Amino acid sequence: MPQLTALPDPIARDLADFSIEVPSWGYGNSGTRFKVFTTPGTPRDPYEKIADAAQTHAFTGSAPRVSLHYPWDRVEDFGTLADYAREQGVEIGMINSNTFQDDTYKFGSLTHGDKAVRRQAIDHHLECIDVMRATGSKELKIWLADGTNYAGQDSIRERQDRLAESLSEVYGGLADDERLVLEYKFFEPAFYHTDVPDWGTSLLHCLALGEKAMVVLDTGHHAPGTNIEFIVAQLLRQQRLGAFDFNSRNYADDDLIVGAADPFQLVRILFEIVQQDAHRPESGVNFMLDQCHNLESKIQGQIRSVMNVQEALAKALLVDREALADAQRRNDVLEANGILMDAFWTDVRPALATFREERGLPADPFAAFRASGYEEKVAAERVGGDQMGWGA
Ligand code: LRH
Ligand code: MN
Ligand code: MN
Repeated sequence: MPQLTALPDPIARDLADFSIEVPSWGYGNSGTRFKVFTTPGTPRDPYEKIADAAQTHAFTGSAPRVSLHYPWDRVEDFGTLADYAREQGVEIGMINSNTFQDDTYKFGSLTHGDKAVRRQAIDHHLECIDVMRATGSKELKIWLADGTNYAGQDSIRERQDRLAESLSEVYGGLADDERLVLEYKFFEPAFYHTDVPDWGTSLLHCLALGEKAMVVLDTGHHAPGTNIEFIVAQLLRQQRLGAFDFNSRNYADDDLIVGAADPFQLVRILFEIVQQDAHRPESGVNFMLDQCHNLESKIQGQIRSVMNVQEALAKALLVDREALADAQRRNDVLEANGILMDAFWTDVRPALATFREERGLPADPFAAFRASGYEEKVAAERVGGDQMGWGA
């Protein structure tokens, strides 16, 4: 495999400007419905999750924001939490609403047939906007578990109407410099229909709401075989791609480390991104990780994920786009494909090591963190860490 030892200047600049947001819940224990394995030193509260997330940033230099999930992350004073985050060198990112844990939402939240339940769900989202203001966050992220398990269980059409009405009330609560992003998922926990199953449904609701509403693409939320990079290109074309939830999957919503199951898919996605300049901060696309580390060390998993995204981005930026455009004009199918594959097969790790060293970061953030002693220290200090928030 050809090796690249130094990044060309424009690529280094792009990588230096590129950042990834990490999820608070990625630092807590998680598992499957069969078993949640605990890890020594697991954070016991949102403060400890932020302290761990700050390690990811300290070692990679590229993960300066932490998403919160509310009310999994509930504290008395969110302003104090935001101050603590800043002291640790990070900021609070998106605020994720959560209407999937409360018994009230058994049959839906923003889509529920009962007006009182919808009211409670809308109020929860308005409360999330308060949390945004207390933490300095500008983005509300909505993923709904709403849907049905059996044909005929409820009216699909009426649920869409109720959803549109509820969302417009939430949207009305946003200030001019705030926005909401709406995530879709084709199944789970609902197994017959989901109320926001795909990018088209999310986009239609966003278009009806207004310019401050954007689509979130979670890479694990599509049927097997879906061409995700096509969706990326299409949403960017409409200027409605607000955020990514990066992870990888072999089967369903596996939430494995991004770039682990299919590194080539990640490069293909990022190639669509760079072709529309959406990797630049000005694009407003928030690149986030949404992962669960069930077996592996959580901080190590997050650091590895940031490195995987950086490697894939460097490869996407390496594609010789002039030569590609020329081959495309000539309809030289295999030359065009070969140009993309050349970039994919380039080993950019030595160049990224140099890039990091030039910026005062460890050449290998993963190895440096493992050697730092942080995990041993917190394992001794913290007793009784909880799972993602389900125990809260
Ligand atoms: C749903 C989802 C959504 C939630 C997160 C915990 O599957 O991807 O983003 O907030 O998992
Ligand atoms: Mn997600
Ligand atoms: Mn998911």
